[in-house]
Amino acid sequence: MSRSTLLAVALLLPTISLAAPAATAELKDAAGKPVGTVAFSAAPGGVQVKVKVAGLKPGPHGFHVHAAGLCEGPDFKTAAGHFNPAGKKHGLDSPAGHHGGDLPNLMVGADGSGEATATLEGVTLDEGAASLFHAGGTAVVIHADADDGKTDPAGNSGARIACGVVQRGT
Ligand SMILES: [Cu+2]
Repeated sequence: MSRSTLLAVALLLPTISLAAPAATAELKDAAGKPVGTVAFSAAPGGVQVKVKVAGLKPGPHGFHVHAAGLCEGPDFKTAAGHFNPAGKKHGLDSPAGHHGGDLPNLMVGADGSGEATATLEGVTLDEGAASLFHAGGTAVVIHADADDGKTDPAGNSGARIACGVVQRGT
């Protein structure tokens, strides 16, 4: 690596690591109790998602961005189906997939907490139909069970146990 490349990297790194998330979601369970947060930031080809939860049932949970920014408990049906701007089938493992809102399962440990970083591919925080801020907004939903990664429309991931509206800023 040349000296000028090193300098460019050195100048760039703090900018990236200190960049504030462009959007956040506060996750609440069916009883309205806060169970975690999600931070969103722009990433190449999509949006990076950082999630942190506590107080959930241990094990894998389906975790998706849904198409409406409305979280009314206890069933959170108001968040609508998965955010799917490209009109594809559900599942990161589906040959006809996947939804823009599909994410890997969220793993929750024995103590009820979990943390993960993943990328939403083909969606944006900017304008347009693929934006998390499209008309009506979007919401993040955690499901009771694991997402099988292929069964349309939601991977057999069961009831919606937590929800958070995606909001601009920190
Ligand atoms: Cu879902």
